[in-house]
Parts: sequence; C-alpha cells; structure tokens
Amino acid sequence: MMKAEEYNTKIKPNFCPGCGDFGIWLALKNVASQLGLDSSNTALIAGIGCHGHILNFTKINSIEGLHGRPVPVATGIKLVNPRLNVIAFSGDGDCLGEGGNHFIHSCRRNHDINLFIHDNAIYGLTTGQTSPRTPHGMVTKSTPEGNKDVPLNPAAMAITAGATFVARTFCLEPKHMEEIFTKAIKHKGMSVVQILQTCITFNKEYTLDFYRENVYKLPDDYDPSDKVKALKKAMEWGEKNIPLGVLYEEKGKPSYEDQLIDISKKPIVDTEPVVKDVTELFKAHV
Ligand SMILES: Cc1ncc(C[n+]2csc(CCOP(=O)(O)OP(=O)(O)O)c2C)c(N)n1
Repeated sequence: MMKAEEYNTKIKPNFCPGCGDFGIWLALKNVASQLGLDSSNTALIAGIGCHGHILNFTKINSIEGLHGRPVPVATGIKLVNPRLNVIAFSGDGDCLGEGGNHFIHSCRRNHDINLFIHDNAIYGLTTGQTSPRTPHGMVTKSTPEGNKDVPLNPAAMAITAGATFVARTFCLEPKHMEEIFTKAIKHKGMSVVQILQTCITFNKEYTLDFYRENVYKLPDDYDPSDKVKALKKAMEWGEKNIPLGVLYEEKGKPSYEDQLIDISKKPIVDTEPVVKDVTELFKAHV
C-alpha cells in the first residue's frame, strides 16, 4: 500500500498558485492510498487542459488523450482489461465541448468507468475563453461583450443520459471530495463526478467566496435512488442553492462490459494476439 506522498512523481505541479486543481490532486492521492490503487489495478486518463496535468504529478500509469477524448480512451482500456479501475479526468470544455458526444453516449452505455470533471466553467489552459459551463453574460476573452450562451448542466445531463452514479463535490472540501471519489470508484457502472473547481486566474465569477456562500451538502436522509428527484436536485443552481453529494445512484444495472459475454469470460488482455508481428501487415497496406 502506497502512502499519499509516494504517488508524487518528480515533476513539480505547475498549476497556478491557488488553483482548485491542487485540491483535486491531493484528494486523488489520499483516495488512491486508502483504496490501494496503483498501476497494477488502475489506469488514469485525461483530456487536454490544465486538468490533464494531474497525470504528470501522479505515479499511476496514465494516458493523456486528445482534447475532448478521455472518455473513448477510458472505455477502450476498460473493454480490453475490465479488471482495471479506470478513472478519466476531463475539463468542462474538454468533456462538454469537444467531447460532448462521447460524454452522452458513455453515460447511455453505462460503461464501468469513472469520469471526474474539473468544472472551472472556463477554458483554463488556453487562458480564459468561454466553455459550455461559463455563466450567461460573463465577460471572457472570447466574449468581450458577455457570453450569449446558457451553460450546460453536466449532472442533469448525466442523469438523463443513463449514468448510474452522479455526484457533485467542491475542490476546497477535501473530505467531501475523498468520500465522493471513493463512492464513485466503488460504484459498478458509469460514475460521473462534477467537481466544482475554482480557476482563480480566469474565472472571477465562480470564486471561492461564491461557492462558500452558495453550496450546501445534501442531508443524510436524501434518497439518491429516485431519478426524478435527483434530476430536480441536479438542476438546482442559484443563491445558497447548489447541492453537493451523491445526487443519483442506481445499483445493479448491468454495465456495458457485463453484457459482452466473451470479454467478461476472458478479457482481451488475457488473449494471445492472432498477429504478433505486424511488419508484413504494414508492408501490405503502406
Ligand atoms: C480539437 C482541439 N481544439 C482545441 C484545442 C485547444 N485547446 C487545448 S486545451 C483547451 C481548453 C481546455 O479547457 P478545459 O477542457 O475546460 O480544461 P481546463 O484547461 O480548464 O482544465 C483548448 C481549447 C485542442 N488542443 N484541440
């Protein structure tokens, strides 16, 4: 079992000072340590963006995919080796903009993967353009006269699209994040976690103070199994009205991988490749 600090690589985190991604990274390492996650049982995937840097600082095997494409990489890995815990990190732009279609269909198929969305409501890495989560009216580099679009709600979308675990947490609530990440990883089926993340450099609206004033935790007696109630909860977004917690959980629904009889009997990773040397194939097709 590795200690949390043993997950540090030699690369020093280069998130902006004060970035909410630091909190997410710390929570990931704590959860990895508590659950015994390592490269023998876990794969990490990310898209392109500040969120994707998390892979560089964490000592677990990983792939940084193309922008908007962490989900197809994650589902591919899970299909080849269903024994792995597969955790995909995505930005709100990455997940809902460039990768929007993958997001919807992975929920619909109930792939047994975890999708952690670093939702800073802005394109961080490219220095502050609007994303599909940017509030209406907000002035950004790409919308100097105010954003004309209305934001998407990834938690509500995930619930209606068919994900079987949908939660919301906040990057400055370490214990809450750890609890939610742990539940998501243990859940069988598609887990979507919207992590409200401050971007102190480019999002001056969804600040630490904004979230401190407006988030609240779902009460202990909240029942996440009622889909319609969960959707109503997920749609709450306003003054003192942003719920954190497990919004929706459906247990026992077969995952996509469960339904592939051949793979569930013998994972592809355990199968001898039919062609071991591809040199001749290349010669034939190039
Ligand atoms: C197909 C494609 N479009 C655009 C880009 C440029 N690009 C790289 S990162 C990024 C924005 C990332 O924002 P987000 O996904 O919200 O992640 P964050 O940086 O905020 O963590 C963009 C537009 C790209 N690399 N590939």
